[in-house]
Amino acid sequence: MTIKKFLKSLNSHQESYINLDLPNPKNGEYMLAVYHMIPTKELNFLQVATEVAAESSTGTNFAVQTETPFSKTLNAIVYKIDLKKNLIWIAFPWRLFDRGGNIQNILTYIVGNVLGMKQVSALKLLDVWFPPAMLEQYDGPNYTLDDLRKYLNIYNRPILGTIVKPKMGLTSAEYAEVAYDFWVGGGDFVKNDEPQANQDFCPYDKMVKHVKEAMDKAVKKTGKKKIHSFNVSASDFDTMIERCEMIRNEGFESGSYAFLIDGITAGWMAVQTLRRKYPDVFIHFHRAAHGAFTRPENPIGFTVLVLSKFARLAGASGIHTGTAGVGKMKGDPKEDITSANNILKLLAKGHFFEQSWATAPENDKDILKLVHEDSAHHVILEDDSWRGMKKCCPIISGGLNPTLLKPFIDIMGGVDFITTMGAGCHAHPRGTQAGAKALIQSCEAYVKKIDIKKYSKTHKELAEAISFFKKK
Ligand code: CAP
Ligand code: MG
Ligand code: MG
Ligand code: MG
Repeated sequence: MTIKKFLKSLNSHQESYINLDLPNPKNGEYMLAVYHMIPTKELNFLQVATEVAAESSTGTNFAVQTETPFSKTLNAIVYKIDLKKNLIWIAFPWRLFDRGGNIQNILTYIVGNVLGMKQVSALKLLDVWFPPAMLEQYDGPNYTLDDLRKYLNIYNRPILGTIVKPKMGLTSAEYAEVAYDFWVGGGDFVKNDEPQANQDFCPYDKMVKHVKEAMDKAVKKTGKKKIHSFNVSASDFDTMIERCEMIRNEGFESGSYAFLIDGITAGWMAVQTLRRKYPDVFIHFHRAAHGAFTRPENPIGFTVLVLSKFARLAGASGIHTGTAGVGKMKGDPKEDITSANNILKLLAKGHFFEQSWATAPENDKDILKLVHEDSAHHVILEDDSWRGMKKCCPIISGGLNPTLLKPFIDIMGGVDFITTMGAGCHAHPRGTQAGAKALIQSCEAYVKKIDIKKYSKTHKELAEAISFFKKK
């Protein structure tokens, strides 16, 4: 069927959600989105594309008598299609969205009801593009990887972290001892695992107290700053804030703690509440359950890239972006790296859009030229917040171990990330401290450009890690 025939098949309702000659989708009025869409048999491709635009903006499955000329100006518009690849481009007048920079509201539109429509057998949001004027309305990150680097005084390598394992079941004291072992083994950053909360065998307040003691001891022993990322996800906002305040009242100095939030299961309101209430804290977005939407083989949902871009817009300081196939989690290498670059850089190519996160006025060519040149040469200006929405840090985790650090850095093409290795550290034959040492040694080898096998000849913990993990 040709496009002409498709267009003729549309009813007047559907016609009000399409304009394949939209003059300038990037005029600043629209947030743009690209979906992969396969219609079920009842309707044709274009009919379903417009039905998706209707349901994800102002409409429903029939034209209603209550529409007004103004309400129609808020209709999302299908402005481009690719019949061969089953792609639809939709422009959303971002005036539709809740004022005050609300992320959950946008997602309720663009990956809300539409994912449940009978008329689609596949609908996956692949990429989004925000106009500069829209970026101005959203928080974006405040406390970033740059602040974390300054606090730790670490610049030319990834931030080396762990997740305490077993995932659950240690008492507060045992938990803190594992953290201590990792820190004195040389690690920088310890995180709670994603289900850590206030379990009876590891009461939250006791866990916080023991971690503080362990951190003080480790800082004293090593002379190095350390960080702990506390999971503050909870049943309700009051409890979440209570946990945040418990941590702050325990005497952790600013920079030594981060707030971890299970952003998918706890929700975007929790992410944004933390960002707004605690702008001086690293907000660590754990994405447990994202697989339901993002797995490459899932026909219905959204991509890691979309999730990561919204995490930056919401103001997460860092989000897990996957190990590009190097670790244990299913993920498309290209997707993971594209996501990491899109949240780190000020200008980055997505699957369909090049996103500039600069909020400099479009017409200020000088600033934009400087921004583009700077991004091109990766000259990280001291404080780049003036340039636009600050960076969000990729957090690289699932299934990594010291032998996989360099392979990941090579794929990533840089060291601007936090890595958190759980089993990769605590499965080491000689325990956590040795595991941490092996991780540090593998990073030293990378920085010194020495092959880890060679480096392991004079570093036994690394040698033990290589023989253990390679066997696996
Ligand atoms: C990793 C982890 C992380 C996952 C999250 C886990 O443990 O703590 O939650 O990596 O995946 O519970 O599996 P290991 P992602 O280091 O022992 O694998 O980073 O892809 O969101
Ligand atoms: Mg409804
Ligand atoms: Mg011990
Ligand atoms: Mg985990």
